[in-house]
Amino acid sequence: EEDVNPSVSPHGSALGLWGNKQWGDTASYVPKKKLQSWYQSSDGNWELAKILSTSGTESLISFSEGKVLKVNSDSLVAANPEILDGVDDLMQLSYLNEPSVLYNLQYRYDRDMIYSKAGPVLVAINPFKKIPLYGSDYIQAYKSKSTDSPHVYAITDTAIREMIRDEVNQSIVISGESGAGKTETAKIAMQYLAALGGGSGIEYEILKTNPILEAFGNAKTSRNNNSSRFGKLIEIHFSETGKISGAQIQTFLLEKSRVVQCTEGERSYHSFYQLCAGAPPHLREKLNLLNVHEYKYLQQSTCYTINGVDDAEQFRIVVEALDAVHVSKENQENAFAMLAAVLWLGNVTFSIIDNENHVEPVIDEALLNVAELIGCKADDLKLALSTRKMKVNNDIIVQKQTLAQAIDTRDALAKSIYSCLFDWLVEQINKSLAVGKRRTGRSISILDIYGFESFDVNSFEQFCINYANERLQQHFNRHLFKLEQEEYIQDGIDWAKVEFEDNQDCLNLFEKKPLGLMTLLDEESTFPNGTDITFAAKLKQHLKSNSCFRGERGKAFTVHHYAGEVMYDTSGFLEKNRDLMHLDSIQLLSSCTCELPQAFASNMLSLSEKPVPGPLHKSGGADSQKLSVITKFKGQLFQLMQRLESTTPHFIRCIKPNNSQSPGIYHQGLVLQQLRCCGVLEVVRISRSGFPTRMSHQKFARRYGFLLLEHVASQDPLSVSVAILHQFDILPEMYQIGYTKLFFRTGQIGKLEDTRNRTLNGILRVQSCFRGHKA
Ligand code: AOV
Ligand code: MG
Repeated sequence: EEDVNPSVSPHGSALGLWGNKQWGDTASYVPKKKLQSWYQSSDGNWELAKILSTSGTESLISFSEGKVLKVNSDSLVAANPEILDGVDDLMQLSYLNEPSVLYNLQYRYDRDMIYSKAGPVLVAINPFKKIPLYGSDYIQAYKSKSTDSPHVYAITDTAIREMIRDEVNQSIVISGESGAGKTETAKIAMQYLAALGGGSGIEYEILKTNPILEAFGNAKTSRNNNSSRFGKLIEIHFSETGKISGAQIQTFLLEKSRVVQCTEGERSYHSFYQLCAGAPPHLREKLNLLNVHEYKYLQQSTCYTINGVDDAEQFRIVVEALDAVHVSKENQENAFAMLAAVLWLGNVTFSIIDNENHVEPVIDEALLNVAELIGCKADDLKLALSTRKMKVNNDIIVQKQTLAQAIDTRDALAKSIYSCLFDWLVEQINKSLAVGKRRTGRSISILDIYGFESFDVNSFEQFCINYANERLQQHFNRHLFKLEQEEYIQDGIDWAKVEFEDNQDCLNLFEKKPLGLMTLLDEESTFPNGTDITFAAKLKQHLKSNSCFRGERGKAFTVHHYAGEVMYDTSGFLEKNRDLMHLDSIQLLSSCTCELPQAFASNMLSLSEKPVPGPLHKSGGADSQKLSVITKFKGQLFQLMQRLESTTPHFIRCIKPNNSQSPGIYHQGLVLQQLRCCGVLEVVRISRSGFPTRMSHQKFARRYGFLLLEHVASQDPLSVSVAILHQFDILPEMYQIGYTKLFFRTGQIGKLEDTRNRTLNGILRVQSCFRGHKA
C-alpha cells in the first residue's frame, strides 16, 4: 500500500462544464492517501472525496455517504484543509481552483454570509431573502472598525477613508447580471454614506430618490421582479468636514419600448400600476383612472401584480419621496397626469376613412381623456395622430396615415411623453439635491446600471444594455489587470504576470469604424430603404470573419459577449435606433396648455436643433433631427468612463445563485459561469501574487515618518520610508520598493494605519488633557 506520486497538475484537467481553463495554483498538488479532493460527478457538480489509495494513474476515493470509486487521478482537484472552510477572503485559500472557490462561497452563503472578498473585489451573493446584516448597529460596527468581515459597508467605509486620506474622488462600481442584486447593493452603500455623512438633512433626500427612480424606471422582467431599465450614476458630494453637501444623478438610456409593448409575464413600469392602485379618490376622478387591466398597454401581458408587492402602498411611498425632494403637490399631479395620458393613449383606436386604408382616431373617451390630460384640443390631437406634414420643396403637404403608421405615431408619442417625464423627474431631483456653488470637497459616485441580459428573444434594448456591460467589464479589467501590470513594469517590480480574459475584441466588434455593429446600424438607419433584413444581411456580409460575431438564419445574429453568447433579433432595430418623433407630435405638445408637455416639447426641440454630426439624414424632411440612439448612448458611456477614470474605483461583483429568485438555492454551474466571466479567480491570483497597495516614497514618508522612534540621518523620502519599514518589521516578501513607489501586499498598510491612528488619537487625548489641565 505504497503512496505513489503520479504528479497531478494542480488545477486538474476536468473538461465539460468546467471548461479547461487553468485556474490552478503554483503550489503543487499530489494526490496522497487521506487527502481531501474534489471529484466532478456526472451531473457536473463537484463532490468532496477522501483519497483512500493511489496507484499508477488511478486513485480510490470515498465519499462521505460511504460510496467508494476508482477514478483517474487526473480528474481529482485539490481541496483545501477544513480549517480553511469559509475563509472570508478567497486569497486565503491554499488551493485556488474552481471547486474550492465555489465551495467556499457556498459554505458562507449557507450560513447567510453573503459577502466575501476576492482580493480587492467584494463578491455579493444575492440571498433573495431578508438577512439581518444591516442597520445602525452594523453601521456603527463598521464605522468603529470593530468588525472587518466583508460587507458593502466595509467597502464603502474604505471609499470614504481613501477620499479623505488621498483627497481623490472615489467610485463604487457595481456589476453583475440582471437580478444579481446591484440596485439593492447600491442602496446599502447609500445607506452607509448617509449615516456617516449625514447631518444636513440632504442625506434623507438622497435616500428618497430610490423609490422615485425605481417606480418610474424599474419593472418586472422574467429575470428580476424589480429590474432597472435605466443606468444610474449618483455622485454624492462631501464638504471638507466630511458631511454630505449634495448629490447629482445622471441616468442612461431608459428602455422606452416597454411603455408600449410588454412581454407576457413581465410588466410595464411600476409607476403605472402604483398610480392605478394607490391614487386617492380625488386624483382618480381628476385623471379618469381605470383599473390596470382596462388599459391596452398594460393588457399585453396578463401579469398585473408582483408577489409580495403592494402597489398602492408603494404609491404612498413614492408620493412621500416626491415630497421629500421638493416636487410640489401641483407638479406631482402634473406628473401623474402624464402617466394617465400615456395609459389613455394606448386605448386610442383608429377607423378606416377611405379606400386607401387611411385612418383617423375614433373620438371616444380615450382620445378625449388624452386631450384633456395634456391640455390640447381633441381635434388637434386627432390631426396629429392621423396626418403628417411633409416639406416638399417649399410647400408643406399633409399626408394621411395608414393604420400601421398611425399606431407608430401614437406609440412614439406615448414613449416620448414617458421618457421625457422620467428625465424631468431626474431634473427635479437634481435641483433639490444641488450642491451649493462652493463645491470644495470631494465626491463618491455609485454606479448601478442594468445588468447583462440574455432572453429567449433579444432586441435593440439588450443590444444596448449588453454593450454597456462590455464597457464596464473593460473598466474592471483595466483597473484590476492592465493598469496593475503596467504599473509594476513601470516601477521595476518583480512579479508573475497573470493572464486574463480581455474583452477588447468584442468592444471592437461594436465600435470599430467603418465596419462595426454600431456604424453599420447607423448607416442602415439613414437609408430610406433600409430594413431589419437588409441590416442583418449587411452585418453578415461585413462581419462574418469576426470571431465575436456569428450570422444566424433569417434576421438574427449572435455576439460572443464576455458573459456568454447572445442571439439578437434585428426586428425593430432600425426604428428604435432612429427613434423618430414627428414634428407634428412635438408641435402638438408645445401647443398644449399644460406645463409638462410644453417643457417636454421644448426639450425635444432643443435636442433636435443641435447640429447633426452623424450621418443620420432627415427622413421625410419634417422629422425631428437628432443623433441616433446608439450613438448618443455610446457618447454617454464614454463620458461615464472618463468620469470614472478620474476616481479611485472600488468594485462590487453581484452574483445570482439561482434563476428562480429563491432563497437557499445555490446552483454551482450558474455561479461558476458568473465567476468565470468576471474573472474573479484571476483577480484573486493577481492580488495574491501582486502588491495591491502602493504609495509614493514621499507620501509614505510624510504619512508615517512621525512614528519613527530614532532619528534618520538622511531625510530623503526613500531613506525615511526604509527606516519605517524596518522599525515596523515589515517582512521583505511583503513589500517591494519601486523607482517611485512602495508596493505592499494586502493588509500590510492596514497595520501601519492602525498604529498611526492609535498614535494620533493618543496625541489628541494628551492635548485635550493638557488643555483641560490649563483651564
Ligand atoms: P439588479 O439590480 O442586479 O438587477 P436587484 O438589486 O434589483 O438586482 O435585486 C433583485 C432582487 O434580489 C431584489 O429585488 C431583492 O428581492 C433581492 N436582493 C438583492 N440583494 C439583496 C439583499 N442584499 N438582501 C435581500 N434581498 C436582496 V437589473 O436591475 O435586473 O440588472 O436591470
Ligand atoms: Mg437594478
